[in-house]
Amino acid sequence: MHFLDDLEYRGLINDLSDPEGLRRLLSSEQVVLYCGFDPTADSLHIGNLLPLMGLVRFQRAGHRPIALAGGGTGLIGDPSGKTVERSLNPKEVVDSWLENIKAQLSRFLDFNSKTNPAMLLNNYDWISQLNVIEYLRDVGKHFSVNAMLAKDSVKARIENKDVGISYTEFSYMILQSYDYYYLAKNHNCKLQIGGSDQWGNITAGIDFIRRTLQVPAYALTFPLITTSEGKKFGKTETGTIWLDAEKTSPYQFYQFWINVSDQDVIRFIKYFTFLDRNVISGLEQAVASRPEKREAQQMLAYEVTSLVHGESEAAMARKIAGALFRGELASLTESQFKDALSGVPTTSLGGEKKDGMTLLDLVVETGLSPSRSRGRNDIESGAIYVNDAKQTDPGLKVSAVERLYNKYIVMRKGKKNYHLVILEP
Ligand code: 629
Repeated sequence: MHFLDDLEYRGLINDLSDPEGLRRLLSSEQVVLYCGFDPTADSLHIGNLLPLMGLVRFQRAGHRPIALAGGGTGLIGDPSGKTVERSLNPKEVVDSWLENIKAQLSRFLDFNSKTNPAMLLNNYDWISQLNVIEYLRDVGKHFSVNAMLAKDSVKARIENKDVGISYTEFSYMILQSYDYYYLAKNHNCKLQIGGSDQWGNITAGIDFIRRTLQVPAYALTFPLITTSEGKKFGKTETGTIWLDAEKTSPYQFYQFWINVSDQDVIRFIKYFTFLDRNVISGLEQAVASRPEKREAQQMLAYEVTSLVHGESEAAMARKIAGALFRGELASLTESQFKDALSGVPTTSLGGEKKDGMTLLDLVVETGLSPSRSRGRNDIESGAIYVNDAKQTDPGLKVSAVERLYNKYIVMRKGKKNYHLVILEP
């Protein structure tokens, strides 16, 4: 199967600049390609994962990927997909973010391959060498402002008079075009990939290369990911899903994928794993015939978590999730326990208050039950669990309940509704 057909099967192709030309190119030579990542935060997030895995897919197919860290462009700010002008970040801040991002990028690619090693480059190295006369004479002269104004990223901001766009952000596409030109000239790079928001910047580069180097160059963009509920992908109530384990723990990361809906799971498996068609169609059947087992979600979560955090972290996350699911809290270490319950609603009870409280007081206090009468009913009907054990006595004294790690009580109503109680001394 042609590599492009696999991308097509996975739904990964949003747009291609010259489908026939690129198809021929990919089957006739080892192609150098790149994707850029700007340091706009101290970590990459799952929105960067599709193009990053795109680089990996190309490398696995024998081509040579360049991960480009935008140490230069990150100082300017891409207006693509942004409705308002961004504030400029100080250079020291961008530099420190850049270091994190370079480290993250390098974990995904193989730099030691004998045949097609990856490269990691920083566009600050060449953009910072441009002087303003050169920039305007040798680069700017090839860009028509008329064409630039017609690009979506600029047009949207010009149409909205209230926000507008600075000359700085307006110039961004020239810098990205210059990168593509620089990589074409110095590394024989012929393809740039990115999210669909990057189409305007990438095609501007292709035009610039054609005018100056008189060689063809190609664009491939990935679709913008939406969820079936039309929600923004990669954001939860607790915020962005980061690739940095300090910002989003491997367990939280794993949980994000576990919670993908049945409508989305197969599409996401195609996007975010390297599993082959046979395995995927098996999972598709599993979703259709026994969705309650969530086999596809578990596979997705395990695969993506091992890709980003390694197999042992993925196995650990799976273990925590299993322990919570089967009601085996006691099998977790304290730090796993905290991680597992980090997103759960929490009530702290201090001093006087907890003395003499009953289980009925507690279910009402935590909000697990909306009233005392409902609380009594919830407890007596067996819906309330304390540290994984069913408790049916509304009068049970809280002081008599075992405290995990000396200060926690885990309350649960039904299968999933957790509440963490912290007992302060
Ligand atoms: C210099 C910088 C280049 C080529 C690209 C770039 C970065 C690009 C950009 N990309 C987004 C980012 O950095 O802003 N101008 O956060 C982001 N990208 C991944 C995907 C994206 C895109 O890293 O392309 O579409 C998200 O899916 O928004 O020479």
